[in-house]
Amino acid sequence: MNIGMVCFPTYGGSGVVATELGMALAQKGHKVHFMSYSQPFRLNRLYDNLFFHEFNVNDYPLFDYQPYESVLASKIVDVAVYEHLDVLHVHYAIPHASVAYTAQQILKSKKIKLPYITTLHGTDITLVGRDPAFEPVIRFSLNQSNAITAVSESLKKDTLKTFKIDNAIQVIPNFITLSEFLPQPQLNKSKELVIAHISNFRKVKRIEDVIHVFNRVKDQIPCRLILAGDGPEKSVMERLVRDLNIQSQVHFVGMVADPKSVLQAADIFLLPSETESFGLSALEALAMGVPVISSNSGGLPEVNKHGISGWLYNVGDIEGMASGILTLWESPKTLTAFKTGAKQTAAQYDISVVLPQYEALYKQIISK
Ligand code: GMT
Repeated sequence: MNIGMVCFPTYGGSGVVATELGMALAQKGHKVHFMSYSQPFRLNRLYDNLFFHEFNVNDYPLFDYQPYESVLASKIVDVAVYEHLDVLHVHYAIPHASVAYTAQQILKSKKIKLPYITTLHGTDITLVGRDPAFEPVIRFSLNQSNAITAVSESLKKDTLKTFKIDNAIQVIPNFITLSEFLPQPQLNKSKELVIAHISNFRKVKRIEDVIHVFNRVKDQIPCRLILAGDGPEKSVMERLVRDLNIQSQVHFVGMVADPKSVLQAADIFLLPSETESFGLSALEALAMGVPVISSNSGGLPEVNKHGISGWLYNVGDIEGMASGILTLWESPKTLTAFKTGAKQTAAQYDISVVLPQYEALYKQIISK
């Protein structure tokens, strides 16, 4: 198949999923055409049949806001015509679903058929999408999508609750390539507990909870905290760490394109998010055999299996999460069981399980 792939290139789960999916499809022999305004940060493998079509959204004094949508729609039309795309897969509903619809209509006027799939990732529905200003456009462009997928049952439910969608929504979960996650236990020889958190440092991640949980744990046992990622909350969190005087035990390691090195050093992964449609970073931790202490919001209970791969707590339950970490660290038997449980849970989300679901969906909408 000849597949067009649209995503945000920035640091975030939807871009990771689109990029890993595109690379896996290319490895399987499909032609994949990425379209974005800069190279997606995870696009780190080259294949003869993988292409990146960059476009520029030029500044013009008249515009307060750059016309990203128009430029992207034009790029999709151009790539579809000259590369003979069979299908377009857009990640993140805003604004990609309506852009895909615009491109589809332009192509229709040229007698070219281009079905599109919209994959919902989370904040496009649960945060940004809640803004009523977007409602008519999101609803319309989702209803016009030839297929819609959501990354978890929870997100599907949220979407149906928020928008009047007549189209079916198929759940295709996020995935990892399990064979690439190789633990290196010798990295943490000191026997000090290492807690890790990886995110794009948005408010929704509740990084202050990560720091307050760590602050309680470090009063009881020797430990360190690795905070990987970057985003709007980073400087606020750096200040909090200084105010608590724990800067010698907290490492801000910045944006990591590949989380594996951080996860190899970690004993426990902490994700206390306000809401999380899936929690790809939690899945990546599980794939490395790292138990997850998380909130129980959104799709997290689908990924982090309570009592098997980790423990889940109500949003904001800092005491609970801290005591969970201490209990786990002080019970080597449970920790070992959770490490095994983590790997087994992650295996259910291996690329070998998920990729065929996308391929089947592409075939189905192309043949319609
Ligand atoms: O987490 C973010 O803020 C980034 C966002 C994105 O779209 O890049 O992540 C969302 O999509 C990921 C991939 O499907 C999911 O694993 C994340 O749970 C989801 N984030 C939220 O729902 C907050």
